Amino acid sequence: MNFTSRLASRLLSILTLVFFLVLSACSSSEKDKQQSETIIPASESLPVITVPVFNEDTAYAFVKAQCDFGPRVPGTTAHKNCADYLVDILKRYTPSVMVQEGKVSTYDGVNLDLKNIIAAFNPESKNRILLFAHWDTRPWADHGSERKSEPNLGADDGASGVAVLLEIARQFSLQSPSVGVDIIFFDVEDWGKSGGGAESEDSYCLGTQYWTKNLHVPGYLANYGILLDMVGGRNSKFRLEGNSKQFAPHILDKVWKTGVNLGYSSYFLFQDGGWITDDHVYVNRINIPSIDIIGSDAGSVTGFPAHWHTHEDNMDVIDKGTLKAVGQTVLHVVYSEQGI
Ligand code: AHN
Ligand code: ZN
Repeated sequence: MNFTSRLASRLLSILTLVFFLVLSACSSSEKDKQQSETIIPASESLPVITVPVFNEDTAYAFVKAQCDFGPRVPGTTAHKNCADYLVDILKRYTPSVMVQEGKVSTYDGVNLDLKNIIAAFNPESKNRILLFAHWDTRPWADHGSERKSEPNLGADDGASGVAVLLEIARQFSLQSPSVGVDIIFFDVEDWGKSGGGAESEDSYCLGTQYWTKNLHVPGYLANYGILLDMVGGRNSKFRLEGNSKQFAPHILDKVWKTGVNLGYSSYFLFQDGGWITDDHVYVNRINIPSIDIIGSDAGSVTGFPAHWHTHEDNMDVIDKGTLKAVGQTVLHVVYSEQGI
């Protein structure tokens, strides 16, 4: 090999190296900036769908913002201030925001003013999905071992579901889904009697029960509903809840399969969970088939995460990975729905 050809081959290898370095730099920065994933369907007859990327940092900040008010126990100033905050945030993402106000009595005889906070996306659409969570927190930490009569912060039990739905609302404002979506933050879910028995029957979910008897839109109907409850806990798993399986088996199957296909099989387990009386039970009763994505922990006595109804339910148990798994899965389900 003469000098010129050696120089040429040396130059070629340097250029090749530079090319690959630039390529890899580009692809990683492209990935960082990636705002949506495009799903190319297997069959040509299906449309290409673009699903926004759920931002778990934003969702985490929404959990913290709620916790910074303190426990959101109905009747307190923190509860009122948080309601104003949630309405303000939702108004950034849609002009259709309303607050349903009502009065309820708790099982222990306390009269409360409730606020169900409702946001609509594509309000004119007849083809609708209902996404919901409770925004109030429990007045006690009665499942814990200390300061049981004091309210817990409800980072997971309250703030997490709302936070994931706020981030989903933000994504809707950036790229509208094809279907109509309603997001409802229900009030007074968690002022219920623990331990079962006749008195505890229907003692939870007072905001949802109020709404099902006083629909914000007369004759309101959605194709299906998804409840997010305790969707931010570290090591939390999601199992097949009994009422969801009975009343909305194909929604449950669709959501769990979507989660697994997106790579979240360590969160969405095809295992039976228990029967949980949660907000979705009452929504099912008005013929909107609804499921509950609810954090569980097979190792704990209750089946709920260990921090449930204790003072451990604070920012320390919140995991961005869990928020992401649920948020990305629900976004994917919504954007996969076609038609008006
Ligand atoms: C009962 O304990 C009867 N239902 C659980 C609903 C709930 C409470 N979800 C969060 N906190
Ligand atoms: Zn609770």
